Amino acid sequence: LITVLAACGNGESDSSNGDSSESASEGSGDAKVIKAGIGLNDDHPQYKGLLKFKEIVEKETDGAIKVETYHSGQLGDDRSMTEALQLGTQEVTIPSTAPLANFVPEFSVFDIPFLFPNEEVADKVLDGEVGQELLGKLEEQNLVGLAYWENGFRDLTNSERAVASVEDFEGLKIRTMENDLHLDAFKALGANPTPMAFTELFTAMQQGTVDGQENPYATIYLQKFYEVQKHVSNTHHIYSPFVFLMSKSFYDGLSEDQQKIVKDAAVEAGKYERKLNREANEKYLEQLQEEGMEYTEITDEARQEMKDAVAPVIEEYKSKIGEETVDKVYKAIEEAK
Ligand code: TF8
Repeated sequence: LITVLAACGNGESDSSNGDSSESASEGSGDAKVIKAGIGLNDDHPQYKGLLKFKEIVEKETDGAIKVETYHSGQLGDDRSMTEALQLGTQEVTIPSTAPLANFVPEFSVFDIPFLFPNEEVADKVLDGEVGQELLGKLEEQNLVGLAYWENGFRDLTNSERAVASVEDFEGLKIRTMENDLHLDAFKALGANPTPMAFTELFTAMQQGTVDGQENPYATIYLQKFYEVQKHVSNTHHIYSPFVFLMSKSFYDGLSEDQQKIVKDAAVEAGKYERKLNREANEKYLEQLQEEGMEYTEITDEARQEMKDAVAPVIEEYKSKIGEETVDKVYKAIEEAK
């Protein structure tokens, strides 16, 4: 009966992964099973990157490690899935650094508005010394950071009005990630921000609980936010990295060879995900307008106004994040330009 029930599947794991009963039964043998959950849906480059990770790991370990992939928050939101890794009840998740800052505060350095000038500099800094040092800080939280992937430059959408400059933010109820720097930055812009898990966001916009949100075009399009949002502006106010996280208790139980395989697979799949994410970004903006969204260009002058408005928040957070970390990142950015 259990086999029949399992074969019916609970709609949880992705069909491309075979039904969960097959993976589960194999998991009952000596194969190790990685339950990997993300918040975005299976159209997003992040999920295609996760399938690439699965392909590499299952091939390189000859099936000794199986990867079960779950998308669309089926296993929870960024924070709850990260907690599940700490508890050892889930093995992989790939949150943005913003919610991760609730576990390791130094990750908020990447929430500094207008920090990275472009993706190339972001890659060099994240994959370089200071980015890798930050990943090392995750171990004390029973987490292993294997690689940085790309969420991307964040842009503002809302259902109320065109946003062309700082005064247009006045009073807008904007959902932010659960991160104090994001909250304070949007308050400094004059908005009325609300922290909220991504899994609750679409409903909140649909019901008018919030007026708007901010995410890269890929997320805005692939999660169909255009169905509940009217306006989009290229604020490009923050570059969000993803961190490919593994439960430390699981990682420590792997052989040295297997640890190298999962690490190399996370890095290789991350490069693939970054490429997919970038290739499509401008196309998504066109498609958002085809779906009826009204696009407003943020001029250089207007963006400078935004930078001036959030400057005091950046100063305040330098000590909260850690002066040494902030200085190292700014130095690495200068060297990477
Ligand atoms: C957000 C983030 C999310 C990602 C994803 C759910 O707005 O940009 O898209 O963290 O893991 O919450």
